[in-house]
Order: sequence, then structure tokens, then C-alpha cells
Amino acid sequence: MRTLLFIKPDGYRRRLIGAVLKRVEDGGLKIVEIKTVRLDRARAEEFYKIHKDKPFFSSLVEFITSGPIVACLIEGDDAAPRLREIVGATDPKKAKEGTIRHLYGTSIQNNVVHASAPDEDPEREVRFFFGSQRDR
Ligand code: FUP
Repeated sequence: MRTLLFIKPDGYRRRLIGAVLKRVEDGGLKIVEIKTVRLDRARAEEFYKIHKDKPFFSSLVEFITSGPIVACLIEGDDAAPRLREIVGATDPKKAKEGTIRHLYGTSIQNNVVHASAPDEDPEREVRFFFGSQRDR
């Protein structure tokens, strides 16, 4: 299956791209495609629309549009749940030792990466960044 990872502006600014991608590959997942993009407000609001009524929504959109992000198309058996294991819990303080967010995250918002939730349509998130092209 396919799933989406992106390195958030904090990870980009702190030069954590290599460290993050190494953990994904060492976890047995394949990085099929990578691109650096900057989301504008409208695209960010669309991406995070399931959170539009949450108190942190405007701050989240502000943060995610504050700099470049590195979107990665990830593939592998059970890629979405496996990637979430590698990434760890949303709050870095609660993330398991050795996960990306435990190692590098500094707050719930500045948690370095996004990884599609297995139950929230990873394929929609892949298409959001990479379209539906399958001929790689
Ligand atoms: P996750 O699926 O682990 O990325 O977490 P959520 O979908 O629950 O939240 C998406 C993003 O919203 C998080 F990565 C960071 C941000 N967020 C906050 O800023 N505050 C919160 O209390 C919860 C989430």
C-alpha cells in the first residue's frame, strides 16, 4: 500500500531530512518519490480540513505554511500503520523511545513529521501531493 509522509517546516529548518528518511528506510519502507513544496493557506486548510473546528487549527495552518515541507510517497506492505509506528505519537513526550517524534520532536505542534493515519484515507493524502500516477 501507499501512504504519505511529510517533513514539517521545523524538520526542514533544523536539517532533519536525512535523519528522518534514514529511519523510514531502516524501518523497511520504500521512499518512492520526494518533493519539497510550500503550501499556501488554502491548500493547508484543505489538507487539514478534518481539524477545522479544533482550537489548534489556525495555529496549525500558520505553522505548516511557515516554510517548505518535504513530501514523500511511501510504499510497502501495511505502509500506513508501519510508518505511524516509526513516527510515534503526536505528542513527542508520549512517543515511544526511538521513534522520529521522540528523537526530534519539541512540542505537539513542532513534531517534525506528518504521517497519514491508517483510518483516515492515506490514499487521499498521497493524491493530494502526488496525484494518482502509479507508473513509477
Ligand atoms: P497525527 O495524526 O499524529 O499527526 O495527529 P493529529 O491528526 O491528531 O493532529 C494533526 C496535527 O495537529 C499534529 F501533528 C499537530 C497538530 N495538533 C496540535 O497542534 N495540537 C493538538 O492538541 C493536536 C494536534
